[in-house]
Amino acid sequence: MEDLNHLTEKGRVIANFRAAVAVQLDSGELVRAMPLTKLPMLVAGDVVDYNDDRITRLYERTTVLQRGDARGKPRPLAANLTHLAIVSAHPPGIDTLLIDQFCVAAENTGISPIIILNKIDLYEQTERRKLDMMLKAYAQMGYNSLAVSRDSAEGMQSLLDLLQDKSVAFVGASGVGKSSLIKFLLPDRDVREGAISAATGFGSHTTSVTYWYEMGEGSIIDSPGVRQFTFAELNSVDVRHGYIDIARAGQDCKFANCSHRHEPNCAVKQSVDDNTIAQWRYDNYIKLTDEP
Ligand SMILES: Nc1nc2c(ncn2[C@@H]2O[C@H](COP(=O)(O)OP(=O)(O)OP(=O)(O)O)[C@@H](O)[C@H]2O)c(=O)[nH]1
Ligand SMILES: [Mg+2]
Ligand SMILES: [Zn+2]
Repeated sequence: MEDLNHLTEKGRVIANFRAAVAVQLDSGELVRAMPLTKLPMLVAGDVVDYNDDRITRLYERTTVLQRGDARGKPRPLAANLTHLAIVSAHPPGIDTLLIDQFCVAAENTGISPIIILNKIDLYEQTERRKLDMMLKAYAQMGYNSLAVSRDSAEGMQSLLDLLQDKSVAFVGASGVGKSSLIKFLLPDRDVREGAISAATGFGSHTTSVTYWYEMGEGSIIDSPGVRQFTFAELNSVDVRHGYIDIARAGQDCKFANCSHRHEPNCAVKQSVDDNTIAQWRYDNYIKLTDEP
């Protein structure tokens, strides 16, 4: 046993390919490994022990971003994040319901959402003004919100500054530019990707597999685009908790268990009337807290 323990190395899960996982050891070496069957499903960002082609231990996750699978069972997407960069763009189109769902999922595990609007090189004035209003609404909740363009580089320095030392995952619909932004932020990315392929025998699966990259003192995770988001066994209380602006305003409602739908003296509906909570934000909330 002594000898085996001696060979154990700590590392970071870069990607899970189902058949095996890719791990970056603390020494910098890239390896592929099989997790012991007693371990839960491993995801990008997990900290693990590696010993003789095996993953022998999963260190406790500080946070884990989850979604629901087809049966609503929780499925981990990424671990040990401090921030979630929720990216949207037009094309493919801005989906505030999807953004709000990611915000709720992040809030429920203690991850701070960052709202990123990409492709601002493409928008004409009217559309840009509308989208700026959306960003402003998220900024008012206290979220970092930025407009960027990979193509014109506008906003990219601010994004880079913001992400320093953070552990962030990029999520959003397919085609919003997650991988493009990460490529811009990590110019050596292709090299590293090649290194993963060469060292592990896996091809590159950037669009279908979640990947972890080291970025200075922090890290950045690229994830496949999603069409929609299903919560993992979240009841409406979690949605209520995750909607931080509505939760905050709701403290002033007449009834402690106010649904913010039809009760008298509802501070949330008042805030919507006053425009301190955006109508679309409220509408999404109603949709997500509707009993099925
Ligand atoms: N005009 C413009 N196009 C962009 C910008 N950023 C990315 N694109 C383009 O948008 C398309 C999709 O970019 P990807 O980076 O592959 O998008 P993704 O979010 O990683 O997509 P999935 O991996 O499918 O989830 C590509 O054709 C990019 O060239 C931008 O700032 N401006
Ligand atoms: Mg991608
Ligand atoms: Zn209310």
